[in-house]
Amino acid sequence: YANWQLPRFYLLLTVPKLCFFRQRCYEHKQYRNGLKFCKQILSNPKFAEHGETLAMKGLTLNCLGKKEEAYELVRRGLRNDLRSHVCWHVYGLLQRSDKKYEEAIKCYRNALKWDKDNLQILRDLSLLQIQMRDLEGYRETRYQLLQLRPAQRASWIGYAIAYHLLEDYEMAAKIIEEFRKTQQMSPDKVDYEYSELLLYQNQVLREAGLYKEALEHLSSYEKQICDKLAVEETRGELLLKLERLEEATQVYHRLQERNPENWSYYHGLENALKPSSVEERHKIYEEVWEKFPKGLVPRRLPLSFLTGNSQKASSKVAQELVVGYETCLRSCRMFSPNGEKYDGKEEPPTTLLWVQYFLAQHYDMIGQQTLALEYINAAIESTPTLIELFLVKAKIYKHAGNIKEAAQWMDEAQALDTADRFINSKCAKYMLKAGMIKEAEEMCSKFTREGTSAVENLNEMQCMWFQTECALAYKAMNKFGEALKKCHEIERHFVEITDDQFDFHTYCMRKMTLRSYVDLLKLEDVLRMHPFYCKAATTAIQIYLSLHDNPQTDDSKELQADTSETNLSDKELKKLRNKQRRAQKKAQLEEEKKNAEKEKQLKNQKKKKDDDDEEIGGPKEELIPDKLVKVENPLEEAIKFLMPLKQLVKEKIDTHLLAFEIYFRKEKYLLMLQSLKRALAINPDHPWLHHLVLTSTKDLPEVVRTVLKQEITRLFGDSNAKSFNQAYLAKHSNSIPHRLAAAKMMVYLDSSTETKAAEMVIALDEELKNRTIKNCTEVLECLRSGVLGDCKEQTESYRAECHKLYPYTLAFMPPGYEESTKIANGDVSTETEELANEM
Ligand SMILES: *[C@@H]1O[C@H](CO)[C@@H](O)[C@H](O)[C@H]1NC(C)=O
Ligand SMILES: *[C@@H]1O[C@H](CO)[C@@H](O)[C@H](O)[C@H]1NC(C)=O
Ligand SMILES: *[C@@H]1O[C@H](CO)[C@@H](O)[C@H](O)[C@H]1NC(C)=O
Ligand SMILES: CC(=O)N[C@H]1CO[C@H](CO)[C@@H](O)[C@@H]1O
Repeated sequence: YANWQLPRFYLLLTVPKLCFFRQRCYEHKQYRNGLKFCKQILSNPKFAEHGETLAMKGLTLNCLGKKEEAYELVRRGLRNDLRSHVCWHVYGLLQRSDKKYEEAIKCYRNALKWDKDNLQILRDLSLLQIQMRDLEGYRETRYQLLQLRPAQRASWIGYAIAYHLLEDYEMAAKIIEEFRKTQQMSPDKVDYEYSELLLYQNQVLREAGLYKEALEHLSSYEKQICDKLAVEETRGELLLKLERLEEATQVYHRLQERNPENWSYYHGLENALKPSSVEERHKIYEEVWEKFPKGLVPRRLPLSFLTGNSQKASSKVAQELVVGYETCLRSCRMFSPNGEKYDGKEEPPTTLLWVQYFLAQHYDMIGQQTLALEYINAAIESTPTLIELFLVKAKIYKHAGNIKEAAQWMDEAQALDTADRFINSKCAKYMLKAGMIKEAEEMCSKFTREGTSAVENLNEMQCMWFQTECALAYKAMNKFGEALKKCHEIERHFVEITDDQFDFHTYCMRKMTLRSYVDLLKLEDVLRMHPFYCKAATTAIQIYLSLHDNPQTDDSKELQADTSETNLSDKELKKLRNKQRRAQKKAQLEEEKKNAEKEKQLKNQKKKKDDDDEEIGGPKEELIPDKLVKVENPLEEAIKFLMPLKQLVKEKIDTHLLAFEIYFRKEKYLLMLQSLKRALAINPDHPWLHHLVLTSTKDLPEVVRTVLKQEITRLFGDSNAKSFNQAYLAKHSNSIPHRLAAAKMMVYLDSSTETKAAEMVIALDEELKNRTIKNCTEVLECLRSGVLGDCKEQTESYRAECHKLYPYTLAFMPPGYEESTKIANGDVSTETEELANEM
């Protein structure tokens, strides 16, 4: 069910939210009462402008969902009483509920000026500081809280955590120790929270690199720690670090007895025993296997390092063995001819079935789809009701480059058990990859809540695999607005996950789940490293780049139709375009006005609904595809998506290549050079990069061009574009994507080389590296696009050659085989080509 693992991983931990909600229902009445009192006071002419009362009234109204009124009242109250900590505090609370954390922090600070020891304000401030990762500020505030309330547990813990997060581990450990000493615990009493405190302290010691102390600490308090498994695992880890290998061996043996199926214990054991040969290494596993004859892991793990007698790869050995089984099972229902070796026992028919199932997956894995299909079809023939078989068949077709057929087989699998949610999700995913969005939505609707549309419900559930695939599917169909909507929805989930952190600052500290709390904070810090974010961001950036290059307007399609019919000169065309652009801008403004009006109404309606909702902060702006696609400044939007990648996904070259594309268009040359340098540092030979380096140098200001040239000369010892390209080609003449990049460049630099370039890219020899469906598809698309000149014949013969190599791949099917051959595949590639055409 991995597909349905929702990011609401903390659902269980959000129990306090539910209590909070119940409390609010109760509080609702209190709000009304509170409001009554405020009104009474304010109706007295003497106090009509009483600042704190006005502020309180505003706060109460905010809780009842009347945000605008609330702001007005609170601001008025504050103006009337600028020296009141209450007014400042209330203003801060208001901003906080609006998620304007920076503003709220300022308000709290002002409040503290007038009442510096106010505990409530200090606590609220500390929460905001940790949320915003103002760690220095957090430490300061926690220090004040500790001074004011030294007897409280939270004071100590908070102060220690501040040091921990600032990576002053020793100080953190010291503070925890001071606090621990004040806890009167009898050594036999088991107290869960004390146990967690001890484990947290141990973690801090380990992070400080104080392994010896950590081990001693563990031994002294072992009895009082409830999580026995954590104790044992930590001990193993520490003993390894301290090179006390014999003791570590014993620990890992004990752990294996607890659970012989955990891989990490075998790695621990290997690190402790340090086997010097493959035989010795194997012996470790054999011994465990003898002890646990049913254990799978001790049998499975050695397969990855053992070789056959003849040094063959283990997968080859397995293949020969299992193919032999299959032949024998079919002929005599035994594993070997005449049953020698296996006591002549006859196997049940299902044995043959699972052997074929295994072989189908094996051949699929090594790229031999024809064989894979043979085995899976044989299996399906014997047992046409087994879902797993259809699942594998679908997978084989997907890997073979035919997603349409794959989706059909997945649908078949799904039809065999419509109550199976896993298959249902798989099927939806395949449909999306095949561009069947409507069908996918219908498929999902079998499991989503009734009463709302499937798409809405999936968004509510933060079901990001669905949204990612949707975005890609829409993008492939050039429905950029719809695709952007999905990308933004995903981005909003990440914002929400960051915001949801807020509840845990108090909750975890109260419950003493400190290890998990610190883990959570660290996770949130790198949240946008998650593949879901990376994919959404990459997709969005690519779309924004293309929107920058070809702004989408209402009548851009008409314009194309117009100009293709009438033969206009360039000048006339330009004139016409400008005129249309102006008219369109006007229309757009009017449209926006109308939309704003509508939105306001919608907002008001929604606000009423949201009154009883948990969501504070007000409704978010609705995502409207048509509006998204007519974005005013696509590059700014692209940069918003880029920033987290630049910060968190530095090691991937794609990040810097995307950055380059954006900054190049924005004419931010320093940043462009920076991206280029970073990309070069990761892989100077990347085909896309090669392309960028050469094409982008053309229209640059002299200064930048000089620097760029220097950079290239420094790296490649040459800055003449032609010889640079020659050298590049010579270096990578055995790789298809590199040949393609070099060929494009050749033509770009000298259009008379078209024929030669086309000859160069159509090579398909077996020795060539990176001969994959994806890369060959890209070559074919490039030939078709005309970048390499007019080469219809070569294109067709290349397609036919590819079809021989990859007989199932849609992209290589003969002309007329199917209308739409452009599926999911090459979406990125077409764009790079477009780019090449542009420049
Ligand atoms: C195996 O042990 C490691 C810790 O050493 C733990 O993180 C992991 O979850 C365990 N895996 C299983 C399957 O129990
Ligand atoms: C445009 O020009 C082409 C040849 O250049 C000609 O065949 C065609 O009839 C022209 N179309 C119109 C609408 O003038
Ligand atoms: C070419 O194939 C390789 C696999 O060998 C793949 O990693 C790469 O993304 C492909 N390149 C392109 C441009 O599709
Ligand atoms: C761009 C690309 O796909 N490069 C790969 C080509 O193949 C070699 C190995 O055969 C890989 O190491 C490259 O990453």
